[in-house]
Amino acid sequence: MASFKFIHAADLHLDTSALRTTFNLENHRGDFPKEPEHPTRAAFDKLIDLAIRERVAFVLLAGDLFEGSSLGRDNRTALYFRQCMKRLEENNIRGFIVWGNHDYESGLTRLPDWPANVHVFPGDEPGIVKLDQLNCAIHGRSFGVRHVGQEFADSYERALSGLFNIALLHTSLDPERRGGHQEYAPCTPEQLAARGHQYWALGHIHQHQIIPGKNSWLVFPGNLQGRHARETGPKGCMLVEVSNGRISEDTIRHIPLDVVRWHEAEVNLSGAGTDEDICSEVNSKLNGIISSPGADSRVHAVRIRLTGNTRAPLKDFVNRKAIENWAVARMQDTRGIWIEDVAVEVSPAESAIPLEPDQIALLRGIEQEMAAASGEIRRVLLETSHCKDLIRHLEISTSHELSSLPEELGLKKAKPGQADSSLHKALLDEAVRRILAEMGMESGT
Ligand SMILES: [Mn+2]
Repeated sequence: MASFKFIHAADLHLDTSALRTTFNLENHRGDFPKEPEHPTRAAFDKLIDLAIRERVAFVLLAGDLFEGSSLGRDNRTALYFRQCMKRLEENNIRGFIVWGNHDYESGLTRLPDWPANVHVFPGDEPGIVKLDQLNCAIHGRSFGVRHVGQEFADSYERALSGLFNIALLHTSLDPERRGGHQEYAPCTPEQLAARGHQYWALGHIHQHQIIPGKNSWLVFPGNLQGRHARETGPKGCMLVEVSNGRISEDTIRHIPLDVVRWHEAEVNLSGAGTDEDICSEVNSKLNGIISSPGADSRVHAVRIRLTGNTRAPLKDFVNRKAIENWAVARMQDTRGIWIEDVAVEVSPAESAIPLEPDQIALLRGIEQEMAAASGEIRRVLLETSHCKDLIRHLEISTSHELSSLPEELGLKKAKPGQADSSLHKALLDEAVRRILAEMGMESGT
């Protein structure tokens, strides 16, 4: 059996604007040091550098390379990606790609042709590429449409005997790991391990994890660059060395490549007295972040969360503005630290405001109803993008604008009754995605 190295990454979401929009720039205009232009690109550039430096045989990309709708306006994201693939080609490194629920095949139009070293697995059925010199077989299947069901993972071939088998798959896996996200190609770890592939190169779940599988590595690399304050911690790719047809714990590594790293610094104020106390607590958290190993090679975006119960009177238990001012000044003085937000989640200690049991019960009830309502709003919004009446309405209301656009844009000139509804459906999907993002919810990663 041959020995070789490869890189596995997923969920690049290249050029995604979430970093820009989620970051509270509006609140801090002028406070910030310069924001990196394209954090998702900078992280991917580092991946290509790593591939060349480590002389890997190939790079596996397991879906959601593109945000999808962001490709609509111009092709710059795809052309940037093509240039990266050419850098691999110049170094005799191959690329294997499956599309995921964001960049599903039928939603990607006007893509450039890829260099010859790149293989994109089709959506209609799983494909297999054999690399004879490496004694390796690579299996994969792209999402043809945005939603694929259980049959998707079932359609993969079993491992070919005598070869090292790798399978690329974009999947939300089983319900326990989905954490409220929608189902995409659901399957179980047991089901995947039973196929006999030595390595499942998975994508979709943005948190890096290696799932125990019998004689099979089931690996989510996580995303390459955290996109917002809830995607905290190191983000990067897997660097894997296959030695005589085997992977061992020592030869599989997660390599951080993020250029902006998100952190949550929780400071518990129970017992804290003055603003100075709070600032000194926050200060030691920030020092911990910037003095950690390798910290100086990237920007750290920090959400400060002030939590706990305080016995001080409600009206002045936290002087939010004073702490924010202090935090922003601290940021201006410290290279590599951005304060994304100061979230005040402090509640008064029960002794500060004595509540009757029925008042507590009432508050709990309100809390539960609010949680249920936000789930309902999300469900209704997600349903609207399938609403025929709404699409029809959009066709009529945009027909004038669309017909006045130049032909070269390649947008169908929509006339009511004979319009191409896929464009309008995409508009609606994008609108829903933005509304959910505004509300701090996701339409499915
Ligand atoms: Mn995905």
